[in-house]
Amino acid sequence: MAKIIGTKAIQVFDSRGVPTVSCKVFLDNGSYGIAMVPSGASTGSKEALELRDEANKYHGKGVQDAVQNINDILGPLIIDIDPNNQEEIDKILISSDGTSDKSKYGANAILAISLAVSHSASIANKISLHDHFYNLYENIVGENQVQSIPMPMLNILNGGEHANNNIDIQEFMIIPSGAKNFNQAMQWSTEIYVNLKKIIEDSGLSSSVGDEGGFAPDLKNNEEAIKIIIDSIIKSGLEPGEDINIALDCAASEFFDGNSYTLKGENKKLSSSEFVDYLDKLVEKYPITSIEDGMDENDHNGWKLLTKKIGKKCQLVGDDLFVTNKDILEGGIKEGIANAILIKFNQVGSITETIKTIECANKHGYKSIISHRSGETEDTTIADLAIGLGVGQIKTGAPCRSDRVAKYNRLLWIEEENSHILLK
Ligand code: 2PG
Ligand code: MG
Repeated sequence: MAKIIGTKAIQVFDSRGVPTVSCKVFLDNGSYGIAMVPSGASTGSKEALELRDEANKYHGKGVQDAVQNINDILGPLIIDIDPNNQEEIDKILISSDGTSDKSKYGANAILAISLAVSHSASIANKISLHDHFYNLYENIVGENQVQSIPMPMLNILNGGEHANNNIDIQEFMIIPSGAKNFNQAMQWSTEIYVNLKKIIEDSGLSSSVGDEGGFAPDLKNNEEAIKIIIDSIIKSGLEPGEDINIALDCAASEFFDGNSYTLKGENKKLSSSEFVDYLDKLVEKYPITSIEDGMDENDHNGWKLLTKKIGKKCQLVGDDLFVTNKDILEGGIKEGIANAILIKFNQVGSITETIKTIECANKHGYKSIISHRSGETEDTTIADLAIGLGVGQIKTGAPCRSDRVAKYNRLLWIEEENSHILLK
C-alpha cells in the first residue's frame, strides 16, 4: 500500500496564456502524480469558484493564492493517506473548504490535488489511468462500466466567446459517427478539417483559428457555417448524416438577455419559442444530432419547449445548465429538461463528485460527454476519464493546437495498445 508523503503546487499557464494551477502528489515509493487544471470562458453561473488573486499582476488572473492554499493548507491534510482512497481524500479537501462552491480555498486548488491523487494512485498500482478510473467508478458507485473509446466531437468552427468573429453559436462540431474505430474517426476528421481550411481560404476569408483550434471566419450567419462544414465533408469523400454528423454548442446564455435570444450575426431578436423553432429548423434541414446549451441556463421554460420539440430526434446537452453538479442535474431530470450532460470536472471541483454526477446521469438514462475547457493545458486526464468510465463521447476541440491534439493523441495510443477497448 502506497502512502502520500507530500504535495507541491505551482502556477503554470493555460492555452490562453492565463495562469492556472498545477500540482504534484508525492508517494513513499518515490513516484508522484501530476495534474493541471483547465479554465472556461463561457462559464455557467453556478460553477464552483475558480480562485483568482486580487493582485494586479496577470490582469488580475494570478492563482498564487490557490497555489499557496495547496502548499500550506490542503496538501498537509492528506499526508499518510493511501492515494487509492480518492473518495476519502476528496471529502477531506471539500469539508476543510466548507463552502458550497469551494470559494474558500478555490475549486482550482481542490481539483488540482484531486486529479494529481488519481494520477499518483495509477502509478502506485502500476496500471494505466483509464484502468484506475474504471476501478474508481466501481469503488465509489459499486458497479462496473465497460471501458470504451469515446466518439469524438471535434469543434472545427468557432464563434461566440471563443472567437473574434460575427458568429453567435459558439461551437460547430463534427462527429465521425460512421467510423469503425478511433483511428479512422481521426483520419476522417483531420481530412475534413484541412478541406474546410481550403474552402474558407478559397472564399477569400481568414483561416485563423479560435480558442479551441476551430476556424473563426466572418460568415453571413450560423447556417452558412453549417453549409461550409457540409461542403468540407463532401469534399473529403464522406457522406453527411451517414459517416459524419454535426453537433452544435450554442452556449445560448451568452446571447440571452432575460427576454430574447439576440443573433447579432443575422440581425435577429427571438423569443424562447422562436429560438426553439430556429433550432428545430436547423435539425430538420441538416444532420445535426446533438445540441448543447440550446437555451439559456435559467430559461427552464425554453428548455422544456426545446426538449419537447427536439428531444426525441436530437441529443440535448446541458452544460451551463447542469455545471457537472449532481443536485442540479437531479433537478433537471425531475423537470424533464435536456437528455444529456456535459462533464467538465473543474465546474464541480473534484474527481469523486464528477464520478457521482456521471453515475446519476447513467441511472436516469441521460448521456454524458466528457469535455475540455476553452482554456486548456497539455494535461490529458479527460481522455482516460472518458475511457475508464465508458461514457462514450468526448469533446476536446479541433485537431489543431497541442492543448487539444494531446487528448486525441492519447486516445490513439490507448486504442492501439488495448484491442479489447472499442470505439463506442
Ligand atoms: C463549453 C466549453 C468548452 P468554456 O462551453 O462547452 O468547449 O467552453 O470552457 O469556455 O466554457
Ligand atoms: Mg458548452
